[in-house]
Amino acid sequence: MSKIKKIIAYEVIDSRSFPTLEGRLTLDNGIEVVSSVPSGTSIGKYEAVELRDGDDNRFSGQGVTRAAGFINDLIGPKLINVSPSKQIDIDNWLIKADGTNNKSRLGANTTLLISELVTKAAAKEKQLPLFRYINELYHSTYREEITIERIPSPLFNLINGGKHGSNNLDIQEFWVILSSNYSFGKAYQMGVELFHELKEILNSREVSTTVGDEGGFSPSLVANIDALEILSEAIIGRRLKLGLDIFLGLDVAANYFFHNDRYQVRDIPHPAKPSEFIEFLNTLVQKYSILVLEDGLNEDSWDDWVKLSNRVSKEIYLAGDDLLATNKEKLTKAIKMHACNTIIIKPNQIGTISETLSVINLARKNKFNYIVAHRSGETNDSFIADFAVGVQSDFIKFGAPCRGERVAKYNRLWQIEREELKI
Ligand code: 2PG
Ligand code: MG
Repeated sequence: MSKIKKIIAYEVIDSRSFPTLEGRLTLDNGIEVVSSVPSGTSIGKYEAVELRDGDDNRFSGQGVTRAAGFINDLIGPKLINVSPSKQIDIDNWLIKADGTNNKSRLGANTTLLISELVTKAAAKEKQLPLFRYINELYHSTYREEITIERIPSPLFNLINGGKHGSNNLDIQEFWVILSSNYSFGKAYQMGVELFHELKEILNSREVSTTVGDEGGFSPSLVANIDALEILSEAIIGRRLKLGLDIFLGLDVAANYFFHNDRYQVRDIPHPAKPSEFIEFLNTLVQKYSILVLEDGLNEDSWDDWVKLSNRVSKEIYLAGDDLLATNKEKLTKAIKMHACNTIIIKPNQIGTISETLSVINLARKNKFNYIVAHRSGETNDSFIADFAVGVQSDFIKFGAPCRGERVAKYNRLWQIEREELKI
């Protein structure tokens, strides 16, 4: 196995026009890999933290030169002559070097960049497609085989609200979810056709068709429910049957309209008590064939999550994102309390690939569903697409089939299906 010869890191600009970290790792046999890390906008308070410069004279404090400096001056030189096949050892060393429980010393952006570069370099050295190497890494670490048989079903985020749109919708993401009976290629085609159908409907209503951070439209509407109505109309327009061929889903991102123990949304004329908001969510689930419901409630309201979980159908995927923060302790609590049945997996919420795989292992052991997700701030890096295939997540969430940084992931999935899985 070749050894690491050099690692360098530098700033690039992400899809939201903020700096993020990119790096290049070179092996002594000449193999080179490049990776960059994503960044969130609606960030849960239990996520591992990103290291930003805080220097107001550059990029309004958002620069990442300190993080790059850690890699160029401290971490990179220490990894020279180490084999990239030592993923777990390298990640453990990073965790120890950071020494905090939320990566606040080195930054989760710093540690994840190294971790991803190491994964990519080992895959390339072994001449394996990245998703196969990740699959093998999981197998060799946990002695459990995950059979690669499909591309995970996409959650296409066709309408962006909350922190991701400059519109008036409280709910952050409105998804269409094609039945898993469709191949990825077919679902992708249908998702794109729905995107254009929706654009025509919005045009005919003379509302904005500009897109938000994740590539979905971000119109201002009377209420959140109107977004679900318009999506239903687009579905009828494409002659699809809601609840049969296609389902809807939401990332409510409820933290952002939760104040003083009340939920404030346009659909309810007063700040709603948790019990009332749970009823509202349950009505949406039933009326609009919601299959996946993410962050329906605040990230600290565990008892209300249990109530929501008891209220909605057991068939739906009740997903914790800000609630669980790709964190083993949080997931253990959710399993014990039956607070939800699905975890959103984002490597940068925890900071290394090994820790992300160990959260997935805990989920699998407990028959807990998992959804691999991007962040609202992305580059054209498609690491996360290979990662999702390698661990065979239940769904993937990479935004709308629009904007370069989103379609980079979807196009990679399409390529894997066509060339590797030959579906
Ligand atoms: C979310 C994510 C990704 P952000 O809330 O699930 O869609 O948003 O990356 O802004 O946290
Ligand atoms: Mg979320």
